[in-house]
Amino acid sequence: MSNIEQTLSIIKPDAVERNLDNEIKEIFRNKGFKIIKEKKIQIEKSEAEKFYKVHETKPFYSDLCSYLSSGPIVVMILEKEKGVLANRELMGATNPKDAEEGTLRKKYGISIDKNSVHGSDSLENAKIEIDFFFKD
Ligand code: IDP
Ligand code: MG
Repeated sequence: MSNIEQTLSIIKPDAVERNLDNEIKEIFRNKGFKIIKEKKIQIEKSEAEKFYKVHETKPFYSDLCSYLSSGPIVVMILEKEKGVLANRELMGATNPKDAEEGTLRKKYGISIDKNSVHGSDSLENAKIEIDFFFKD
């Protein structure tokens, strides 16, 4: 049985602003991810609030949503064997200070809020997040 999974990845404003999107996409491809769909967009704060609704009670929620809507982002559907976990592993820990060598957040992350990439944390959320950005 195949374990090919799709997951949602976002290259966040801090990375797009530094023109790192092509470099990060190349890393995904080199690690065996297929980029099934991608688009560069800027979202409204109200859309970021919907996307990050699970965090609405957190003290950083408003800043997080302002940040995600502060500039262009690249949203992608990635596909790979056990893709959800594989992407989380490649991303590294939420706080770049805690991220392991070789991870995207270690390499590119600036701080816990400007941590360069988002990735779905479960197969269930991957489906919801893919629909959020790519349901026509
Ligand atoms: P994740 O992106 O690794 O899944 P989450 O806990 O889902 O981490 O948090 C979503 C995003 O919220 C993080 O990527 C980060 O940008 C931001 N964030 C998480 N915790 C904090 C915090 O303590 N202070 C500020 N921003 C945070
Ligand atoms: Mg998360």
